[in-house]
Amino acid sequence: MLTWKNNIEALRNLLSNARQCLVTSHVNPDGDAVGASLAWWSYLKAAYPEMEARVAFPNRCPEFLRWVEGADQAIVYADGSESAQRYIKGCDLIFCLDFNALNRLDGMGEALASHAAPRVLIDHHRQPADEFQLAFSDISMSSTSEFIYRIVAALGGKPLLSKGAAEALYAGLVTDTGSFSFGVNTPETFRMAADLMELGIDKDEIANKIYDSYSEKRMRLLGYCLQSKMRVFPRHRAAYVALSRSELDEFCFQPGDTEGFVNFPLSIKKVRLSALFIESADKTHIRVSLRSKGKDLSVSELARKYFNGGGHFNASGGKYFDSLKNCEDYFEKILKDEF
Ligand SMILES: [Mn+2]
Repeated sequence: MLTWKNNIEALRNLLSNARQCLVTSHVNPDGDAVGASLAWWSYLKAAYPEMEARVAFPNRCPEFLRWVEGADQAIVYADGSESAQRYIKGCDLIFCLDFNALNRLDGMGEALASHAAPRVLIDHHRQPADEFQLAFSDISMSSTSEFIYRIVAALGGKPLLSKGAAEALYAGLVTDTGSFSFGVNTPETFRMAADLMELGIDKDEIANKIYDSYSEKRMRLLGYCLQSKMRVFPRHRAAYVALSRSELDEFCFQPGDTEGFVNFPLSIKKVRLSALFIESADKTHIRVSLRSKGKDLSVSELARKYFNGGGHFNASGGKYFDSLKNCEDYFEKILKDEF
């Protein structure tokens, strides 16, 4: 049977020949992107002390994830530092975590697309692009963090996982599964969580750092979204929130502030589809997040068909290239046509 496990020896070969490697993840890195990248980095440093390893994110990771061990040492590509550029140029192995196509890296994607070093994909999104020399791609994984954990185990590296790496992996696991409420497809995910607890993580403290770290403005923005902005369509069992730049400015918006907001409307009993539309900072497009509950409605397909995007069955995203108002009309038309 052809599974990712067949790639383990090829991975081991690449690793034993590499001198300088890079671990990257997608733009606006979320808990899974940050957790998987930093855990993999931590493992690589422990397993291959002769090899240099660094993490690079296209832009800064949000405040609520900066406690993860190693986050302060990651390259932020958007900062444009020359030493970072030099490091990336000198790499002979590149790991691409938690995304399926280089265009998810913005400007950094172009730099990596023309790079001579082999690219290794480790990801759990559907339909990976044909841009990777070695691909670990499996949609049954709850998170890329789980995938990293299983790859480390297959490499025989479990004893090398530090408490810091375990915390990073747990952060990825809880954020990508809504604290184990979706995306958990096998009992293995819970076994992994149990293993991480044995490595000494404090799961309550991690949940606290991730979920109970709102600024007052962020909490009021959430209140405003639910009270004044949420539109509910009972006939279509859907809801959406659309936020303009000026509204975000009013609440001193920081990147990551709307993380998770799209999930709230799904707590309404009859709502099974939720969308969040956010006007981009340069007002050139609308950032679209889609969520569904249940096993009948694939927002991954919806994102692909209507919003130049993709993702998972119950969680996806994309872009819409027009005004916010037109985006709302467009979505309401989709609701009438499809649901
Ligand atoms: Mn993920």
